This record gives sequence, C-alpha cells and structure tokens, in this order.
Amino acid sequence: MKRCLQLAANGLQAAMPNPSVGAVIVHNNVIIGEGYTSAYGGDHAEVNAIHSVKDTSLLKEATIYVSLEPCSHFGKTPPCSDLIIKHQIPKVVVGTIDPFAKVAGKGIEKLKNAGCEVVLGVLEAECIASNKRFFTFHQYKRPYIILKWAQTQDGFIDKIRHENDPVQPNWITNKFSRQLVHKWRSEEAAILVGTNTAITDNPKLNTRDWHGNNPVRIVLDKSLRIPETYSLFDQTIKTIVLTEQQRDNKENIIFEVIDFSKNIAEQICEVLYKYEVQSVIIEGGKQTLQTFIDANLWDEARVFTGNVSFQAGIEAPTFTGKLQSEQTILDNSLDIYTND
Ligand code: AOF
Ligand code: ZN
Repeated sequence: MKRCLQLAANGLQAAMPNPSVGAVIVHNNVIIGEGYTSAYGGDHAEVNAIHSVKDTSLLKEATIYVSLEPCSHFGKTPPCSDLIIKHQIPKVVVGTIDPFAKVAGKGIEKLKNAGCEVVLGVLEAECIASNKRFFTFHQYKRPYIILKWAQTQDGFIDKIRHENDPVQPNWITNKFSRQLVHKWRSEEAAILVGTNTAITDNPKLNTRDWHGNNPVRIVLDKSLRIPETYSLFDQTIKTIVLTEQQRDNKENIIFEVIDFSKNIAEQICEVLYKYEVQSVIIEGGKQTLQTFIDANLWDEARVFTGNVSFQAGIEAPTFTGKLQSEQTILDNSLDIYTND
C-alpha cells in the first residue's frame, strides 16, 4: 500500500479534480504490475496496473492493492471493479472507501458478490490524506482550505496603508518564496483574497513564476469597490466575485451574491461547493484569513516569517479555538524564504 501511495502521488496534479490512485499487483510476493490514475478523464489506476502485467494468466492467482476503492460506476471510463472481476483477480486490498456518492462502497460490494476476497482499511489515514482535497470536498461538502500569509519578525503582515497609497505590496519574503507560492497556487482549484488586499495590492493571483494551472480567482467585494481596470478583472482567468450587488456576468467574470451580514466563510464554502471547487488557497488579508480561522473553516495554514521588521502595521492573524487533530500549521521560517 505504501507503494500504491508513491504511485498515486505521480498522478495527483494531472488527475485533478479526480482523485489520484495507485495500484500494485502482486503474485507470489513479486510485483507483476503497477499503475496510477491517468490525466483527468483517462484510465484509472487499476486499468493501468492490469495493462502493465505481461503474463495476464498470473492475474488469477494475484492480489491487487489499491489506495482507493475500485469504482463501480460508468463515468468517463467503465468500472474498475468489473475489470478486476473479468480478470478473475481473487484478492483485492483496498486503502479506503471512495466517498464519491456514485461509488461509496458499491465497488467493494460488487467485488464481494463476484467472490473476491476484499481487505479494507490498510493505511487508511494515509490513503485519505493522499487525496485530501477530494475527500474534504465529498465528505464535508466544502473545499479543502489552505490559509497562507507572510509575517515579519515582529508579527505584522503589512504596513498600514490607505486606499490612495501607491498600489505596491510591502514584501516580507523573497523571490524564492514567491515562486513557491506560485507552485502552491497551481496545486489548488481556486485562490481567494478579500477586498482590502485586492484594492491595496492590485494582485494578479496567477502562476506566472511556475509552470502549472492558474486557479480560479475568488474575490470578496461587498459593494463592488475594486476598480474595473484592476488585474483581477482582466478576464484572462475565470474570476468569481462575491458581492451584495446584482450584476450580469461577463466573459470569465461571475458575480455571486452572498449576505455579508451573516457568516461569510460558510457562504463562500457553499458557493465554491456549487462550482465544484475542491480546494482553495486563501492569501489574505488579515480580515479574510481571520474570518475563516474564527469559523474554524480551514485545513492547513502555511505561514512564512521573513527577516524584516515593520515596527507597526497590520498584525498577523491569530489562531483562535482549539486546533483540530487534522489541521496543520506549516511554519516556513527557513532562511531561504526570507527577504534578502
Ligand atoms: C478508481 N480508480 O484510479 C480513480 C477512481 O469519470 P471517471 O470514470 O474518471 O470516474 C471518476 C470517479 O472515479 C471519481 O470521482 C472517483 O470516485 C473515482 N476515481 N476510481 O477506481 C482510480 N481515480
Ligand atoms: Zn475506476
């Protein structure tokens, strides 16, 4: 199963928003086939593993290990459980059940009904973690939420700025951390910022320093104060504006009305769920990050600490409430990320 997880990691980026799965076929303690999920819409791990076996007559005496329950439904590809049954593989070891409603145990049921021996729950936590976005989305009906910010040595995320100050971010980290952030952006389905960040930084929120997908841009703009000339509205990337104002959509700009007098973190999750956004990286500012922390709607926080001090400014968000066991804080206070 550990080998399945290694294999699955290879397919993660390309398979999105499908989960990436690893499959290993063993005969008499020898691995005779391996595979992982192809790019979105392509073959599943089991198909690739079975096709990699040279002598398919061995399959009748083999065991297949898979990090996720073999599927039972006709999606873009036919059911993997049918293929396993067709090749008469007698034993299937499964990492975890597929939370996707169309599968959700039916794959295992199909295999058992066909006489396969099924072992379930091997390295289950690791298998769930290997597709954390997919699992969070299907189990909690919300995206996987990553908070990201950079703070100074003395705990500030920005200097105090006014809307008519020149639009120029005050950098806390350096070009290497910036590139890492662009890599991170490319790994998520969406990126979100609040109104103040949009107005004071005029950010592009793309992945120009990394080869990878641009996430959908999500911006909060209650009263539509962000100038239409700003980069977020350049229509080059799908952008969803969460606002109180009704507006007609434009090409690549979608307006979604939410009620800013109520819990906005929950409503944002609902909108993102509706658009099937499986993950979001929230890059500020303070108010937006704190809203998600206070609502306890976050899974990971990735915090840079630069080597500069601002003496005064906007204080970094603070973690309120008790940390849940599955929530992680990644402290990127390594020298390489500092501002020199
Ligand atoms: C598997 N093995 O490697 C993966 C599975 O539209 P499709 O046919 O690609 O099906 C997508 C669904 O299949 C996805 O939502 C998830 O439930 C399951 N993914 N299943 O047996 C795999 N990637
Ligand atoms: Zn499948």
